[in-house]
Order: sequence, then C-alpha cells, then structure tokens
Amino acid sequence: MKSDKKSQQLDSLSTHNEDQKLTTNQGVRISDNQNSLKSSNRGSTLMEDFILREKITHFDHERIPERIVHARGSGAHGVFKLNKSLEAYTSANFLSEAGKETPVFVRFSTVAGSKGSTDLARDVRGFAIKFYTEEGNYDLVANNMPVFFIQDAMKFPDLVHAVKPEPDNEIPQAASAHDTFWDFISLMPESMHMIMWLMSDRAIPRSFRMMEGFGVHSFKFLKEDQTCHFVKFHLKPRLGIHSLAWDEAQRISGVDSDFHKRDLWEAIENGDYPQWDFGVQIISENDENNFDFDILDPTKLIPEEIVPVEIIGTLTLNRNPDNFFAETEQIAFHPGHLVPGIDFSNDPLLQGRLFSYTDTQLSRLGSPNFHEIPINRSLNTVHNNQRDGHMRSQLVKGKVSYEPNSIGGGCPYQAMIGEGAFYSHEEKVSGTKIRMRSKSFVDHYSQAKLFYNSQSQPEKRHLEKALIFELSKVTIPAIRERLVGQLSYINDDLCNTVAKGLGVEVKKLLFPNQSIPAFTDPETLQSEEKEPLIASSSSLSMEFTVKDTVKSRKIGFIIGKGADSSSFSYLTSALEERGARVEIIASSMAPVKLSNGAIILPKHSLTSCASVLFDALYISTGENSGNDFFLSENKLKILNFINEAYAHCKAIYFGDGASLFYESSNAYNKPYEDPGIIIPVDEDPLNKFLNAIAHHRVWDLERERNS
Ligand code: HDE
Repeated sequence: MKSDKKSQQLDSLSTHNEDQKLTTNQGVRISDNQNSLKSSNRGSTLMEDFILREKITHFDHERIPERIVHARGSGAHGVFKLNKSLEAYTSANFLSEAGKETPVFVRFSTVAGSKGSTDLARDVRGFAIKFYTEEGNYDLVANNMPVFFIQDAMKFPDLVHAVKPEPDNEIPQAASAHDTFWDFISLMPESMHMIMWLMSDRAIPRSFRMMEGFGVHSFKFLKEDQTCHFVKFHLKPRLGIHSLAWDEAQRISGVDSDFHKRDLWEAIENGDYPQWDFGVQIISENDENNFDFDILDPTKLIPEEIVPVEIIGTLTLNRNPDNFFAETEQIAFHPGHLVPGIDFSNDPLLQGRLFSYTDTQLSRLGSPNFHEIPINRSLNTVHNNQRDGHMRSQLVKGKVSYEPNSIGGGCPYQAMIGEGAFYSHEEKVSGTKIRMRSKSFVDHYSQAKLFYNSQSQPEKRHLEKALIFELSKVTIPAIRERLVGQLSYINDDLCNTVAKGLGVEVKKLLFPNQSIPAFTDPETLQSEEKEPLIASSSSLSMEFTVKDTVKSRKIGFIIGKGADSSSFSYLTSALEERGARVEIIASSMAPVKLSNGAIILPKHSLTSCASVLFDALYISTGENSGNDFFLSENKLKILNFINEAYAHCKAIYFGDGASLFYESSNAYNKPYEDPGIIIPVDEDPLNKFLNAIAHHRVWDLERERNS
C-alpha cells in the first residue's frame, strides 16, 4: 500500500519540468552551464561542484566496448508483413496468419572494422533482424552472403584474429588484404566457397538496400505435433542486388566513409522505404540426407534450382532511430532468441553461436539485465523469478522470487505447449562422443566452382582482380603460392589469371587438407575434386537481378550558369516522377541562374563532392560567355567527374551546352555503341538515360571503357 502511494507520487512528479529546464541527473535545475564553481574569480575549481563532477563523470563513461565483430553498424525500424501463411510448417504465430504485421529493428554492419571504420571495406555485411512478435522476440542474425568461412565454431576466434588488424602494429583497419588473413585462409580449404563470395562484388554493395540477406544455417520449423522441416531464410531486395566497383569503393572511403549509413538514413527520411521479399527454402525432414552435401554444413548453400525460394512476406524499413546509441548500438541480437515453432539444427557453427551472443552482451552492455533496455524489450510482458543485478530497472512487487510458491499464489505459472510456450524438437540422439569433423563436410571445392561458374564475365573479372589486389598486399610469397594452389582446385582460368597477375607459378597442392588438423581421419585428407551437382545457378549472379527501376537512385546534375531551363525542368521531373533523386552540383555553393532567370540552389560544389557519390551524371552548362564552368580549373574538375564516372561504367547524359565536355572526355568517338552515354541528338535520350540508370552500370563495356 505504502509503495503504491510512492509510485503515484513519482508519477505525478514525472510531469514536472514541462518547460524543459536544464537539470542534473537527480532532477535539480541548473542555472549556469557555462562556468564551474571556483574559489574566486581566478581561483581553483572547487571539489564540491557536484554539477561539474556529474557532467564529466558521465562523459568519461560514455563509451561501451564495441562489438568484437560487426562493430560498425547502421539500423532502422520497420515492419514485417506476412503475405502467405506458413502454418503448415510452423506454429510460430508471426508466420501463421497471412496479413499479420510484426514490428522489427534491423541492424546492418561490416564485420572486421572498428566502430569508426569505413562503410566501404571489402567485407561481409551483417543483416540482423529483431522481430518483436506477440510470442516474444525472434532474432534472425543473418549476413548478406549465404555461406560462411568455417564449419565449426572452434575456428571462429582464429578466423577473427586472422582478419583483424595484426596485433603488433594494429594494421590494417577494416581490410582483409594482409598476411595473417591470407595465411589462415590458404590453410583452410573449407573457406574457399566463402572466399569466392568475399572476392566478388557482393562484398562491396552499392547500398544496404540493394543486398540480399541469408540466415546461412539450416534451421527447423516445428509444429506442436513435432512435425519438423528444415528451413533456410532469404531476403531479396526489391531494388535488385547491385554493387560498387572496387576502385570506386576505395575512392568513396575518402570522400564519404559513411556512404552506406547516410544512404540508408536519407532513403528513409525521403520516404524511399527499403523493402525486401522474405523467402524460405523448406526441406522435409526425410530429405535431410538426399543432397550431395550436408545441409548442416554452413559452407554450403542449397541451390534455388534444387529447392526454390518461396516468397512469404515483405520486410519494410520505415523509421530512422531517434538515438543511435540507445537503439543501434545497444540492440542485442542472439540466434538463440527463438519463438515456439522455430528450432536450431545441429550445424556446429550455429551451435557455437548459441553460447557466444549472450556472453558478448554481458561484456558489452555490462549486465544480465540488457533485456530491459527499451530496444531489447519484448512486447510480451516479462514475468519470471529472476531478480536484481547490475542496473535492474524492472520493479517487481511482493516477496516471492521462486517457484513453486504458495505465498505468491503460485505465480508466475508455467505455460502449456499450445498456449504459446516454447518447445524443442524431440530428436532421437545416439552416437559416440567425438571431437572430429563429419566426413559429409569434406568437399570444399564443388560449391566454390558452382559460384565461380555462375558469374557473368565482368563478375568473374572483378573476382580475379580482387584476388590479385588482396594477395599482392601479402608480403610472404609462400602464402600467395599456397592460395593459388587452392584456386587450382576451383577453376583453371581463375587460377591461371590470378597466378599471372601475381607472378606466381601454379603448384597444385597434393593434399589440400593435410595442413589442417580438422580432418584426422586419413581418408578425408585426400582432396575431393567433385563436380557441382548443377553447372551454374542464375541466382548466384547479380547479372540476373532487378534492372527495371531508377527508384531512389542519386543523379548528379552538374549545372552551369544559363543552363537550359526547359531541359532542366523536363529531365528533373521525369526522373523524380520515377522516384530518382536529383542533386545539383555547381561550381560553388552560390545560387545558379538558369536560362529563363529561375534560380536554383546547389546541394554540392565541384569541390565538396565527387562522381563516386552518384549513380549517374547529367551535365548542362549554358552559354560559354561568362560561365565559370569554362574556367580552366573548373573545366578540369568537370572532366575528372566525367572520366571517373565513365571508368566506373555509369550513365552520363551530356545535355545542352555540354558538347565541349563530351568531346574532351574519354567517352568521345568510340568505335562501339555505348548504351550509357547519352547526347541530345540521340533518339529518345530520356528513355535511353532511364534505361541506363536502371541497368546500374554498363559492366559489359568495362574493358572497352578503360582501354
Ligand atoms: Fe556472429 N557474432 N558469430 N555470425 N554475428 C556477433 O555478437 C559469432 C556468425 C552476425 O548487428 C557477436 O552481439 C560466433 C555467422 C551478425 O549486433 C558475437 C560465430 C553469422 C552480427 C558473434 C559467428 C553471423 C554478429 C559480436 C561462429 C551469419 C551482428 C557482437 C560460431 C549467419 C549483430 C554481438 C548486430 C555478431 C559470434 C558466426 C552474423 C561475438 C562465435 C555464421 C549479423 O557474439
């Protein structure tokens, strides 16, 4: 009774200070936030200044340990809408009722870099989703690649130590191009499939909004009658899967290292809500052993030609966080946050993850009460007998914190299965306790082959160049040679091209597994040179992705004084009507007068930005006389813009008055048809421009454009 009175008092007090006066953390109003308390006008600062001490103490403790991996992240709120019921497979409530909407928070991340590192690293991207379901929180802690480097959790610290900056000099930051990473990888044949993904352009996405998501492991869908199916989770971006060029990614790192964070933030602020189709591959329990690989092996994917992805819902991100630290930094994911109807498989990597994530939250967030931080709270009210602990904020009333009890009327009671209680798959388990890798995990090359064979020609070239770039940074020749030896098991063209680019002789490794102790069984030391089950899979190449939209693409308009106003308005509205974003670049930040006298305000100057920040360019310069675009300094800057965009295979529209730039650029007078170069005399230039932007790049002409 007493405590009820107290809480009523507290409630009424909490409405005080409505005029938002500055206070201490104890709620005391502050009259001077400029000066500390001193013994005299020019005297020493007094210890009793509790206002100063509180402010500085809080400041001193503002940082919490960053995540050991995935430290750099960007997040957003959104909603998952189920379009097709999965109740035939799972009792999970949020997957059962078509039309149901579940709030989510998604955090994207790079893996290797520190919190302040560049967004543009060649790296895997995290794609972690917290579903706030009515049955509790479900976390799908996914990546943008469907496989992983290693098969067993035992190797995770080794992998992460190898890729992180080297311990003696803390170099390099957010980069895999160094000795220790490639030393480890060259001794780990099981990583070869993932290396194909990591060296492909998937590792340098154009935007978080344009990348896929994969749950990687096989999980289980369960019904209360114990019917079980294996399931793999997929997210397919509505805008298509698109990447940057490696040279471009390196340039953006310097010009705007928050490129992906900004892109996500701006898209949501502009109402261009990122969307993904959410899909599942479902495998009946009876088919578990009917593949030529083990579905528990996280270095393998299930080709969509073999088990199609069924689209069952839509993920939409529609609200930016209010506070980065409170939400994106403090969100705590865990593959073990499950709801009834979903269960783990025995994938040994997944099993190891189940320990790691809570453990990591304890050291990062500092308390077992991290579930009480608002971003981590379940929608379902939490009732249990856990108590106390660092920073406990839940105020549980009464004497009882144990079960069974009679004093508390028995509360809280256990729920029954069928009342939304969690239940596990009742699996038969038998076997010999053993520390060994299963023989069914031994084929390391056939899916690496499948991935390489599925790439388009430009994608293959990019992958080869990435390997040459990375391995050229390695200082120990033996590591390069060993890695080339691994490539010889994947594809001869790939191996020979990389060997040539590195100046290395190809020496096929006789026993690629011999160097590692994982396979202690002599039979499994022999390399497996299997052919993949299917020769190629179209879903593995970005070539076949969505290329019919300019929505949310950023078009840089380089506009000079006197630029033709009617072309400017026509093109701006045509692009904006289709959802593209036009940003004006001028010679300085001063307003620009168009041919009809209209004034436009630039968002950028030629000095403050670079072509790499835009998907396409339009140049319109107006009359030559009095136009500072034709001053030699600006002319050079514009030509640099154009030539760089040209090298990165982007669409460039030379509008009114820009012929001089066209003729001086690398795009001029080429012996081949280039669908990415638009000039006013083209037939239907608008549609040519729109089509070129929607296609993302003219990758097929990369060699020609750069020769
Ligand atoms: Fe993680 N991983 N991981 N991981 N992981 C973490 O947890 C770990 C793995 C993934 O935005 C950590 O809260 C182990 C696979 C994402 O907050 C840590 C193993 C996949 C994120 C951890 C793996 C992932 C993490 C660090 C091998 C793809 C960022 C901070 C056994 C399916 C989540 C944290 C976010 C974060 C451990 C392998 C995805 C240390 C031990 C495979 C997206 O607990």
